[in-house]
Amino acid sequence: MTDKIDHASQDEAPVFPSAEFAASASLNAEQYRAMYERSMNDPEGFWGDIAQELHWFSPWSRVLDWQEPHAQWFVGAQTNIAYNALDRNVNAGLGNKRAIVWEGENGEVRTFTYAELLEQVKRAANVLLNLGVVKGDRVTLYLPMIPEAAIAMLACARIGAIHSVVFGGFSVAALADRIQNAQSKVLITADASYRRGALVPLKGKADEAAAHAEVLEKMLVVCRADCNAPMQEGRDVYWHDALAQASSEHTAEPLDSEHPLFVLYTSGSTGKPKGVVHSTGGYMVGTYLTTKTVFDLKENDLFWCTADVGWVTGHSYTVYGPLLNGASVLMYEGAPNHPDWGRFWDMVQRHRVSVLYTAPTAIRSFMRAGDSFPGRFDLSSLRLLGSVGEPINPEAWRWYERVIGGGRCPVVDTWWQTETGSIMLTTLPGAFPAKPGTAGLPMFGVDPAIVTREGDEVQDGQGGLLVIRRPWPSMLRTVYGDDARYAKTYWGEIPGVYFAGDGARKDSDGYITVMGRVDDVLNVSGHRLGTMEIESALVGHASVSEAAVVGRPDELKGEAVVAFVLLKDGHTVDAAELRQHVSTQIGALARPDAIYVADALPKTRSGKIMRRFLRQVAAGQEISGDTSTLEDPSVLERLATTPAQ
Ligand code: 6R9
Repeated sequence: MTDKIDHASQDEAPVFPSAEFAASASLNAEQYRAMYERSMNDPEGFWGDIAQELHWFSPWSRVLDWQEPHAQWFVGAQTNIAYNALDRNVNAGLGNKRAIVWEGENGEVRTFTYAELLEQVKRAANVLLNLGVVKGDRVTLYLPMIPEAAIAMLACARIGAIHSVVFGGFSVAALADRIQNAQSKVLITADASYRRGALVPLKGKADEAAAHAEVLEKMLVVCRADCNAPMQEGRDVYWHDALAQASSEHTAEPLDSEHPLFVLYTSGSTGKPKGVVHSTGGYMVGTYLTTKTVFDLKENDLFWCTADVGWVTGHSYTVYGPLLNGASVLMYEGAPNHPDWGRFWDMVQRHRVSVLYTAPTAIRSFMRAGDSFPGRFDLSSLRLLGSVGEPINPEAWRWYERVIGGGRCPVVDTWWQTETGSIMLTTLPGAFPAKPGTAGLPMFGVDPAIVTREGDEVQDGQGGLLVIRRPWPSMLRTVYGDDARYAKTYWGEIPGVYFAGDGARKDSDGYITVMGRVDDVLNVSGHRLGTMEIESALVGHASVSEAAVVGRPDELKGEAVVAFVLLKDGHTVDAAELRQHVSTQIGALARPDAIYVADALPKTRSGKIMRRFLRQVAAGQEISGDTSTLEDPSVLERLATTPAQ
């Protein structure tokens, strides 16, 4: 098994929720157990009952139709997730409740009630229809964290268009690839966005991408900054003009439960990023239930999930999950350290945030910046904290609990993936003690196991591969345009089960600790990157003939990107230029921290790069382990031990 599994940490002492929190929690341990058991013994009854809490235009004939690897949930039923998130809540009397409170990096604040958000979404739906978008069409979004991102997603969902959100930090090339792959005729972007006080010219990047994406016909441009971006006659339309002119009347389209809701590109161990496809009904039920139970939502909560809508966490827990629950969400545009590391805590104080959901990489940065930043603010509104995106180290967990939560707030570590759509493992707050560094117990309907490559369950306490043994409502349905890849990657690796790509172990209480990827996927600051993607970007540079990319443990980012490159004859390298090249090809998040120049890479006789050794070099360790399978063991001695400048 990989080194990640061998180095699993020891169990941490459990941390119990306060009596006060437990007393008001909506689920206790007994209730969880009863619900979980029913979700295992009578999944169709369980999920049918949960789904009834939402609105369906017509009923299902069966809750689940499972023909591995394809699941259909709520078969034949019709619904609409935007209707459930907005109209249903307005009809229930929440029209005047705050849906989105948004803060720009420059301090601007905008608030939308449920009624106001609904009106915006209806207008935006009409704008899309006027642009010729029909049910099933893909629409790409390349937007900053502004309310229009949520409005655009919900507008797509309302008419049955499939949104594909591309993170604003991705490069022109990455954006163009995703537009082409999804065959989107419409792109929604903004003139610019604020990041650390500077303007990021999104429209300029969108224009360049459009030049490489023939399929694109129209661009809707939100005015976030100065509205000064050049507009192309006949192609570009300003969002605010179009919305002002559009009708505010629109009836949500009844959609088949299995109608695709969105495509979201994510990295895998091979090939280009894959478009993970989620469906309407199952995703809706999964995000609804997990938001409600994991975050123990209360009527007056202000829920702040700090993830960008460009990632799945932003989809499920900034937009869909909380709005389906009629909650008020806070959305923030900018960097966590602008103007300084006190920004989040200032916002928690000013907006009275009660539930905060963020990533370990951010927590470690705050920890390094020092206790004095949170110390300056009143954080007493917080009652629950969450963590997602990568394993959280116990030290960061404890700091989060003590300094941010004041020792009062449970911390829920949540394991899940773009593919799973919603939270899969966590310890429900109030019901169970948490163990720092351990995601915890399965959510309802989730049937996990830790197995060997052959699919045999390992003993408690031993490392293995995390698999899920039965379908769940919010699971991905396919890989866009490549169902064979879906079948092979997720249900074909280990017979009969969903393979998550993570290494994990389970303790005798049933708590699962997820240690990290066992495939060639890196997790840099909570963001997934395929080593192969970075390698192909590097070999795309004129001076590089071969490249191998590995992760190096990093105190702040979790993992840092380290590249080993072989140069073409007669070429020298400028590490800064190679870094910039990767940044231009993929995005700044993929930029290697260190680049080593080598004259050969350690390979097996069959030509497979032995990354284990490269990881050791990257981490500054002595090379150790069995070298007998190497084609030429002397390569190891010749590997540079200091990176290129
Ligand atoms: C939601 C999200 C998924 C990968 C996943 C795993 C890692 C996420 C984690 C965690 C340990 C947690 N991961 N949450 N590892 N503990 N609580 O992050 O989706 O971007 O697709 O990443 O992130 O390795 O496989 P995504």
